[in-house]
Amino acid sequence: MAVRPTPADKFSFGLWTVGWTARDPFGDATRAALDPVEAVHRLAELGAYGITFHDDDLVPFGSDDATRDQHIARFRKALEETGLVVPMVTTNLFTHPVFKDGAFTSNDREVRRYALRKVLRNIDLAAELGAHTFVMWGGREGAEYDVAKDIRAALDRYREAVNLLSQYVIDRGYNLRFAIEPKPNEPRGDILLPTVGHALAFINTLDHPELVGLNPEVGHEQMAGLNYMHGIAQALWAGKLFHLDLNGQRGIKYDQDLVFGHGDLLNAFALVDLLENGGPQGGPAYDGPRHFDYKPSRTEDYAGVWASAEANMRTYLLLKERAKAFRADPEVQEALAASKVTELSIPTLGEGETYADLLADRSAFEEFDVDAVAARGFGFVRLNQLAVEHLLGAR
Ligand code: GLT
Ligand code: MN
Ligand code: MN
Repeated sequence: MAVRPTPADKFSFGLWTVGWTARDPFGDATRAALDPVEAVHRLAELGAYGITFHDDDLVPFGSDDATRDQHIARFRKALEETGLVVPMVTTNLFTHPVFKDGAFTSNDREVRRYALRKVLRNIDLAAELGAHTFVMWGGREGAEYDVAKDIRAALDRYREAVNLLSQYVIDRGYNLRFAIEPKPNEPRGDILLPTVGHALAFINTLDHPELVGLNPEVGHEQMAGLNYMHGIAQALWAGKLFHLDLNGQRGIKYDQDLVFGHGDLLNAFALVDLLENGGPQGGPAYDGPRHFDYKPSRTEDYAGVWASAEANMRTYLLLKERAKAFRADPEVQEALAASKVTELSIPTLGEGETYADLLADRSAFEEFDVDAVAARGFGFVRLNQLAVEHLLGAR
């Protein structure tokens, strides 16, 4: 099937994804470093529309101002040549040993102040390059030992940091919103704000909750044994899906960062169906970047890296096409109705009906035939099999 990604599909990639040299805790790099300028050109050729980065992906940590300007200028030139945009920027608050006990929540106050300065400088760069989303992944904000971190104080400091950064964005007049990326563990034994739900609860306590949303990653929710599609649905429901990290994960284990769809393919199908067809009129429920945060496996050379980048986009487009066919199938529509999936959208009480009316409705209780209703099947398995058959191209 002819599947060609185009910029209209809004696919974006982190510079740290295709640029990962494949060093892991057990082995050295298997690939040479990738020039960010080459990454821009290759991704543009493959049909991507955006590229994202950490400050240190673009400008090596510790560079002086003149060197920093040179790196940024080269990158900008590549963006202009290709038309690629920078929809999102993020800060590396995890690689340097100074962040070994976290950044915003390090027990060491000097580290916390340094971390804020590093982020403030990067926010200026994000605004300069036209990014509208600023991701905060707090991979080092956590602990290995329960007695070594005061969790309530850590959450106070996390909130203090996000409030300060929000105020900065407001005062500078930047058109930029923050997106918190949850993860349950790795590299820390336990990370703060481990899931979508924890992060949503945290956001509600901020000074400017409207400026802060989520960047949920497929593998991170699945590492916690959770259903990613459900997490995305709740983020959408809360108006907090500011960005997302697509990839693949196989079960509760280390963070695999596989190609999108190379993990739980059926959940990826439901996810794409939600994003593309779950809007009010059956259109897209999300119009932001379809951002891939994956790692080309350590076994791959650069030909394999570019093939894997393409694989993410092809899988997304194939799932989008399959989800469209699923929705258009009259038998699926009939099965959705038979399973009462559509009935769930009808409010439980009628318009203007009160609990007094419900109490007066004998058919709802006194005359309700519990046994007859309990005996009815929902037909969910048939519905799911229809999804599987569409996914397999059998329908
Ligand atoms: C790191 C992490 C990702 C985050 C990136 C943003 S950095 O690679 O594993 O999930 O999205 O900081
Ligand atoms: Mn990950
Ligand atoms: Mn991520």
